[in-house]
Amino acid sequence: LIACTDSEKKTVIVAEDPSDKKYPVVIATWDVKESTAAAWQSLKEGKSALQAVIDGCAVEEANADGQSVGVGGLPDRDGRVTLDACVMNEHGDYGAVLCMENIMHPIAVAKMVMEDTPHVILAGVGAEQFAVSQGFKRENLLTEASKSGWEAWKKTAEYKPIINIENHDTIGMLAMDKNGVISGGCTTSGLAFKMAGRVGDSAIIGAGLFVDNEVGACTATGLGEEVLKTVGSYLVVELMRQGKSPQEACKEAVMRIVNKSKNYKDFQVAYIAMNKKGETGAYSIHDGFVATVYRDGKNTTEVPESYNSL
Ligand code: SD4
Repeated sequence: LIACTDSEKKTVIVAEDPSDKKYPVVIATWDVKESTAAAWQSLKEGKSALQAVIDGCAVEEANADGQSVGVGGLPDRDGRVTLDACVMNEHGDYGAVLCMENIMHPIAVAKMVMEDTPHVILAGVGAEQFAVSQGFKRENLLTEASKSGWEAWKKTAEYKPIINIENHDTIGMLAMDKNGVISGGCTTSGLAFKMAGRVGDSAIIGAGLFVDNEVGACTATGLGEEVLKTVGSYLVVELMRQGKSPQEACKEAVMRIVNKSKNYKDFQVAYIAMNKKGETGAYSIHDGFVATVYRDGKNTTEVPESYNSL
């Protein structure tokens, strides 16, 4: 905003300073340049911020090499790939699927839950049935690589609710179009070898994702249980509402977890956020987290500050 003086020499805010605008912009968790490029392309074609997020996330969902999202996701301890995903648009509308099997693009299903049902969350078999009724194909999401990972894990079957801090690509994405409209989404196969039925933060409003078009948006990655307990993404947006920058807000939300969890050394949590100007920020507990930002036609990997250098 620009401050000017009116005829009575009182300072008034008259207009947005165009040089303040840092959008359109797309930011996503981890090194996912193809996804941010797809989202950017959609924005360029004039699609909505929501559609850009869905198009961007779909790239990772379809990538069989990524072992924490969509096809190729590591299964639960019973060998089932179960997916969580959600979206939020600029009106604060929300849709999610939890623990859904056999459908490659849960984020697109989440959008349909938001737009075409009277509900906001569908889980398990109901989510899958709804997806099929909307024309999605049932397919096997367990790749040979993920199956052998699971078989190797079964030899010890040690349940470690610990996220390997270097090896995750749950994709959380926030996009702001050229008019400053924000939407977001998050999609994951969740914690590898989790208990059957386990749901993480990624698809839960306020935890893995929160969008308030008046203020900004945030999404999370890492150990979902910790993000859920601190309602992390909602917290980040509320901190930005109080005047913190995206980076400061992400840092404070991470510090809430660090200060509460004695074993923070054993898991990773990272937040990425954007505010209404399109400024972005990120912060993680440990080194090893990166964010991908597409702005001004440039697709870059950013290494945010973290609390603990390994
Ligand atoms: C979960 N937050 O299900 C997800 C996992 C994740 O990078 O982000 N992995 O807890």
